[in-house]
Amino acid sequence: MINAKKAVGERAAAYVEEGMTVGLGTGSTAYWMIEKLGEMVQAGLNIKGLPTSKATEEQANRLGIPLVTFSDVKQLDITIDGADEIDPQFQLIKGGGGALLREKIVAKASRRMIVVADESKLVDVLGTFKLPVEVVPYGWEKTAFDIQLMEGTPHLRKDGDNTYMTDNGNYILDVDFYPIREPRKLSEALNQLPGVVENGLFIDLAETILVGTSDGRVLIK
Ligand code: ABF
Repeated sequence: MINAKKAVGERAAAYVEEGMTVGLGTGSTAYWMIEKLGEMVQAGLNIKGLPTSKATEEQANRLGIPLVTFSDVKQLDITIDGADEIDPQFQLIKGGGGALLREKIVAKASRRMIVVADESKLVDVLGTFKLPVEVVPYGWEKTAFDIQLMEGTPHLRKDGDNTYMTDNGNYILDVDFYPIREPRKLSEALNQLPGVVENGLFIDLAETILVGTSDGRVLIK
């Protein structure tokens, strides 16, 4: 059985060069890129990683990838990360893994962003995947109400019987906005709401998309 996520994640690691500072993405595809980077570091590659989640930090530490924080660097050479949906203009929905805030901070701090995905993530119009919106716990019900007034249908993300909590101590509303025909406009409108910390629309951030196909190929877009 072809593991498209593994093939595309490993292919993306080839974009990482000696001396780079690399944003390390989150999710089941980025996982394979990080595993490959770990092998390359063990073989002598000199890089520094900046993780986008506690889960990725743990994986990088296990692999012996040297890590930095934003107290050490203010710009990265490259970020490699997954996505939940990718439209023809390379606009993304991210955040299914709950890491969208740190992922967007890291992506915006990077000279280039490479997205790794299997072909199921390619869509014509964003929004079939509910848009993750990170909100502060205080007044989240009012924030959800404001999102309803924007024609969204918000669902508070759960973690079993508990409310899901991000690495930053916030909640996530997964919002049905389908079809998202103007993602930039929606992203800007959402971030105007006081209780919204960040949303999962990644606008004009993805420079290159690597797509893993079910027959084992990696398409570069
Ligand atoms: C992460 O990767 C998240 O933003 C996104 O939800 C997740 C999905 O990708 P995968 O299918 O690779 O787990 O960046």
